[in-house]
Parts: sequence; structure tokens; C-alpha cells
Amino acid sequence: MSPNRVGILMGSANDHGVMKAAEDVLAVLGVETDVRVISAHRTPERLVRFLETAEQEGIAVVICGAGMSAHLAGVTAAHTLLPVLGVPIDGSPLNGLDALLATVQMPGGIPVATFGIGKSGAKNAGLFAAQILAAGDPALRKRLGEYREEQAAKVPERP
Ligand code: RP5
Repeated sequence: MSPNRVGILMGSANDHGVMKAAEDVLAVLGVETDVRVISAHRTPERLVRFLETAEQEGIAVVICGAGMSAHLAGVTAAHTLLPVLGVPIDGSPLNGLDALLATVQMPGGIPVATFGIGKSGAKNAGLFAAQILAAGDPALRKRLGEYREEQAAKVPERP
């Protein structure tokens, strides 16, 4: 098991369609993930149990995706010193604006790094988690550089 794993938590199995974007980009970069459905309000004990052993299990960064009055990232951050990245899910009648505000507006003292609403936010959270890990992993840093180069090569010069 790698000591540099990323925990990907989501409040509902219904969030997986969005959070898979984080899982997929981390797989491309060769970063191991531990993907769980954990709700801050429906399964609060499951969250505490996961965080109690997360560091021993090699989790170095946690990405949390949740919709509506999304408090998963904030409650996770309250229980760990690991960096927590929050992804607001766009599955509500307010199209994720509710989750964005709930995730980004953490009171001072318990930070959550908040990403954009939906799939692009999940993808960027995955990339950002890899960039955090790359600070201590030169091979991953190289793969991230190659990923950027491949991405640039796919952009046409003209429409
Ligand atoms: C949040 O409530 C979840 O993250 C999900 O986005 C939203 C609705 O959950 P479901 O009713 O679809 O399970 O806890």
C-alpha cells in the first residue's frame, strides 16, 4: 500500500458520477485512492472511524464531495490535520450553489480548500491533491509535468 494515498469521500452514492472525475485523474497519474460513501449526517460514526485510521492507512489528502447543505468537508476537516479539499456537488434544486456556499464559507480556524461546482471541480481537486503529494514525490511531479504537456498538445492551434 502506498503511503501517499488520497481518500475520496462522498455524501451519497449518487455523488459518484461527479466524484469519479477525481478518481479518474488520480488513476491516470498513478496515485492510489480509497473511495468511500460517508455522509456527515447519515453515517457520522463511519466518518469518525475512517478518520481515526486514515493516516495509518497512508491517506495523505482527503477530497470530500457533497451536495445540498454540504457539511462533509467541514466535519472531516474538524477531525483531522490532513489537508481537506471540498467539491460542491450540483445535484440540488439550487444546482450546487447551496453546496458551494456551505463548503467555502468555513468559519476561521478549520480550513477547507474549496473547488468549483461539479465534475470540473472534482477533476481539479484530484489534480491539486496530486500536486500536494508531488512536493515529496519527484516521480509524481514528473508525471504531473507530462500530464500538462499532453493536455497542451491536445489544444488545436486553430478551430
Ligand atoms: C448530500 O445530500 C449528498 O452529498 C448528496 O449530494 C445529497 C443528496 O443525497 P441523496 O439523497 O441523493 O443520497 O448528503
